[in-house]
Amino acid sequence: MSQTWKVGTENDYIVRTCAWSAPGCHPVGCGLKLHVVDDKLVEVEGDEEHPITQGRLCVRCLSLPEYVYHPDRIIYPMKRDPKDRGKDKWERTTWDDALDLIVERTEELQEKYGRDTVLVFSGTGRQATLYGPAMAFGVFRSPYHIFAMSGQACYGPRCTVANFVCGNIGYPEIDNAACFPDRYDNPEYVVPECIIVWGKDPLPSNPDGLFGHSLIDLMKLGTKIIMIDPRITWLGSRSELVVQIRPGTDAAVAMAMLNVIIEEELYDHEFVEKWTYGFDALRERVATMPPKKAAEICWCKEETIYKAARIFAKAKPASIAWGLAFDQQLSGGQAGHCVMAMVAICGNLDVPGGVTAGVRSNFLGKWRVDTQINLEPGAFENRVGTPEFPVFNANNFSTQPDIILEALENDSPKQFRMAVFQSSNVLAPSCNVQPQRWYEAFKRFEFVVVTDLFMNPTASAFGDVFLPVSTFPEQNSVCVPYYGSNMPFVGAINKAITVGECKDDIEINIALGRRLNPDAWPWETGEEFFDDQCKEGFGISFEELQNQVVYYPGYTYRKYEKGKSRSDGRQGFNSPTTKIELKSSLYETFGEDPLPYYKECPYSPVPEAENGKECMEKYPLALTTGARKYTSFHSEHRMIDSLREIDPWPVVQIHPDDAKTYGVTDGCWATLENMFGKCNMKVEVTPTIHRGVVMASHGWWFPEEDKEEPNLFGVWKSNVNSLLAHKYNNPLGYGSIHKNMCCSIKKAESLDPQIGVAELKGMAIAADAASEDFLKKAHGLD
Ligand SMILES: Nc1nc2c(c(=O)[nH]1)N[C@H]1C(S)=C(S)[C@@H](COP(=O)(O)OP(=O)(O)OC[C@H]3O[C@@H](n4cnc5c(=O)[nH]c(N)nc54)[C@H](O)[C@@H]3O)O[C@H]1N2
Ligand SMILES: Nc1nc2c(c(=O)[nH]1)N[C@H]1C(S)=C(S)[C@@H](COP(=O)(O)OP(=O)(O)OC[C@H]3O[C@@H](n4cnc5c(=O)[nH]c(N)nc54)[C@H](O)[C@@H]3O)O[C@H]1N2
Ligand SMILES: [Mo]
Repeated sequence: MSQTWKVGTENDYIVRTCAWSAPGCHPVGCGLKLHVVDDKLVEVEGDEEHPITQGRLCVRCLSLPEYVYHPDRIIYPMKRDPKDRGKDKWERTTWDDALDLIVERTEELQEKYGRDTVLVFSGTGRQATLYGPAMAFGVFRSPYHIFAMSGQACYGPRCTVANFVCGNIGYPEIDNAACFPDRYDNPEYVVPECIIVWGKDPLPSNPDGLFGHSLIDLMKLGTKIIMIDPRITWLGSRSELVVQIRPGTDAAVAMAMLNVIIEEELYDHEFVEKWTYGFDALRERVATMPPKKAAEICWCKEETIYKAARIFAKAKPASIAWGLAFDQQLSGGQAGHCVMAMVAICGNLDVPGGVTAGVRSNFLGKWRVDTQINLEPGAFENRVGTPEFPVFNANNFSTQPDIILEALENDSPKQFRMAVFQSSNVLAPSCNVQPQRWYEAFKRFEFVVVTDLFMNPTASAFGDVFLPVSTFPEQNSVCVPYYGSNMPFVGAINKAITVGECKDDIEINIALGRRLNPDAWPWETGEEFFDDQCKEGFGISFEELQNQVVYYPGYTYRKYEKGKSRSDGRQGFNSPTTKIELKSSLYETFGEDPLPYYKECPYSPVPEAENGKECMEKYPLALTTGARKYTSFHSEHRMIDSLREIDPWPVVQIHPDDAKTYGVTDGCWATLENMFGKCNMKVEVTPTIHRGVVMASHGWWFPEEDKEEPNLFGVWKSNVNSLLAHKYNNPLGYGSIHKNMCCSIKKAESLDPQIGVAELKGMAIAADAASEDFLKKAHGLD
């Protein structure tokens, strides 16, 4: 087969490829043309032939050469004597030596403590999201893969809600015609009249597989946007309507919107009759949340709720893009339940221009499950956290992280002695909350492997071996939107260059797997692995995928009418009742209310909250965190000068009226504080944020600062996750309060909040006691 993705001469060519990681991004598969001269990436352009992105790219891809060739990038394996942890005493080594060392130490520790001495930590969305569990199960034969974010509060909670309410349908997303090569021109496609963009800002975030700019395409074709957000973003300022709410109150606004839609008979009666279960119970429940009550809770106008509900329900088709805010607030699961109900009862599920429901295939899926064969019988089922959160552990490759943290802290069980960080900079204010607790807990590890691209706070504090990871221009690989749970298309990642001795995640898995557990790793190269997977998943070779650059598995609308939603081939949905479960027939079994409700977070600065009095007196601002910026992916890109020039510092956004009240001005330093911690950021005064609310950046550390202990690149200075708390999970084990907290703000002199890890740890212990109490009360756990 001739190669069509690479054109030019031997020393000067252009490679057509799709983006993924590294550097970090979600699997959106943006199309790129990489111009290479003498094996050097000289220019990155958008690929105008790519059907989804059509030549458009964000700044992170445009600045790739700066990232790829950054002088601080680590491009050879490194090792350090464990006694020198926290010091800059790394020495370069060879792959053979590094792998031998890992094998030797693994065998020694597993001999002493058992196979499950090894914990593999992965972060979000990068290729390691797919290969991390296989690293744990298939390479080290340990059942412990961890995504160290409280309540796995990203994507997983939304998938779980969708699975319970709609019956295992994969990740529901707006239909932006991504499944058709001719996109919006396809005769089957209908442009949505309205899209609610809810707790999501897809232009900067492009989350999970959604090319956010397709909202602009749709707006040009006539789609009206409604945003539900505490801030008026760029997209919000161009929307039909913004429902500006207090963070964490989405379930109240969602129940009230359902109330309007049902009371005013704006729903699709035929769909409700034929395909839903529990409609009357839902009607009764949402009647308890009239728009007037919701408006008081949410700090918005009653009329705005009516207006949003009516525009959405009358539009045909209409869609909802639900975002991270649903995963990171106390009643987020309930808000999500309402969203699925709104989509369904208005007849917008799995219809053209509505909300798509999963296209899946055997690509990677079967193999990922099969890697569990390498575990001892019962090891997976008996993981730490299963008694507390059986639903979570049964439904995830990863183990419930809040319970893992406690196991590490309490030294119970005792065996966890080795860690592998494969795409997770846990100490930076990314993956976890209360990073100082994780920091203390990680001291127990006798051996730590890091696979990453730059030295970061986590690696500097704990790494013993550092394996250098390649960027996607250095790889032959595959990009799967939504990690395979809703694949409108699949993208080829085609190799353009080689840098140092870097390997991608699957190559590292193979290299280690072939030494530690060869039976599970018959492939010698990534290409061989992907060839098998492409054949199994799509019936084409990897080479064919590479040539096509973008491959379409095909999409069928209204699968529930055609017997294509259920595994048994019957009509309906994959739920116990075969219907959309507006009242969940399973939730009650797991200690969850079968119907949506709104519960106030104990740390809201409102009188109804459990600690409302203290919050209103001392920490009167509602705190949300982490709204995405174009210039970084979580803790990444802080060392990229051209990006840092655009966003040089962590910022806290505040309304001008509040700025005046609390004596802060635009551009000054300020300290954010609450009962759990404090941090410093620069103030951005903006009328686009709701009064009484502040939004603080996440993921900040300072590559320009001293990397050694105790400074660790200044990781404790601007760490907003110190102000958040663990264990605000729902009874299923999901969810957190990253976007549902309180704080105070006061002017500061500099970036440095004059706080050390010991003081932060003290505050975190107080937070732990409080959340322990919450968990017991909320779920009857003891
Ligand atoms: N306060 C607050 N905190 C948040 C959030 C928030 O909204 N507010 N958002 C949360 C969310 S949704 C998430 S998902 C987490 C994310 O948290 P993480 O995914 O843990 O993100 P990072 O801390 O950036 O760590 C990722 C590391 O992986 C490396 N890396 C990048 N690409 C690759 C790759 O392809 N392979 C390997 N092996 N390594 C790679 C990077 O260099 C980086 O050091 O953060 C959470 N933290
Ligand atoms: N550039 C860039 N892109 C990214 C990432 C990144 O770090 N950088 N991270 C990736 C990851 S892991 C994820 S999970 C996605 C997340 O991407 P999104 O789902 O878009 O989430 P966010 O950017 O956290 O927040 C989106 C919006 O929610 C609003 N918001 C905050 N609190 C609330 C609330 O309580 N209710 C409502 N309704 N809205 C609220 C914020 O103001 C913001 O405008 O982005 C991914 N894409
Ligand atoms: Mo995420």
